[in-house]
Amino acid sequence: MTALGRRRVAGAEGFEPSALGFGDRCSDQAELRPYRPKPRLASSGGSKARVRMASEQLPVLIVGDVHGDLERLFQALRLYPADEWHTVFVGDLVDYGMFGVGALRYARDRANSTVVIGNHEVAMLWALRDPARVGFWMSIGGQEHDLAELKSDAALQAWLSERPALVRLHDGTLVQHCGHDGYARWMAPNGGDPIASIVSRARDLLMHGGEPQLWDVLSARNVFDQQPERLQRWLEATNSRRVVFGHTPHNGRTPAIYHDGKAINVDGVFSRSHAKFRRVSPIAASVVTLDALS
Ligand SMILES: [Mn+2]
Repeated sequence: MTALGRRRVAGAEGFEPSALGFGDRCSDQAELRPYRPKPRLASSGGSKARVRMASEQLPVLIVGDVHGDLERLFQALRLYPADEWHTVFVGDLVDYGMFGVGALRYARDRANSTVVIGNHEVAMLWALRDPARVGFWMSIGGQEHDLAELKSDAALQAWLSERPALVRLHDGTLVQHCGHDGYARWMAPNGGDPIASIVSRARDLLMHGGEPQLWDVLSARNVFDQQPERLQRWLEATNSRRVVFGHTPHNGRTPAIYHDGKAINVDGVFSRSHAKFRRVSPIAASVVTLDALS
């Protein structure tokens, strides 16, 4: 038997790929090239002439807490091609549903996407670093097989640890996981960019064993719906015009809008595995364009 023959899959004897014109799809080829889809645009001279728009020039799509419901995420995003939208995830892609790591990988690999960190990502990373935390994490919906996936994927761990705690979009909208101002403790005391200092401090905690403090801040309950003065102070402190967050289910059919649109909750219990999921949890309660909120 030749070396080539030994590599053949059982049952494929006699199959001659080159004869069928499948040449470069065959793993017998010495050099493998990554698959690249052909550009869909017929006009403007093909892919080279096509100018890729920077994320910040694209209209924004906000996605609330996904919680492992990858199937529903695909359904929700079908109307929003990745190359036409800047997709901003408010965090909590993992737990409850079976495909938390799948949702993370999808959000990471989707073009023009931004993911902010949620308390469930923090709990998962904490469980990854400290086995004593696994029980707690599973008690809030953590899926063991997801932890095994994350454990075996160093690149995904690194990516997840670098996610920002919040982002401010081009139009002055702040996006963060929680509807409260607990992030303020990470603001540099002597001026500087408030957003940059919060992101930098939270990232530092995430990368260097600071999960207890991150958990304290990110697991606290939302307050902006009830406390307009506190909301106003937070918007001023972060030079933002409004804040979009998830974290606590709002129970409406569309995002909950408070205080003349200055605070918006997009946690519409998207995941069918969430304990609070019910028939009044349409996709539109969690997935919304920024324009629709203006
Ligand atoms: Mn959540």
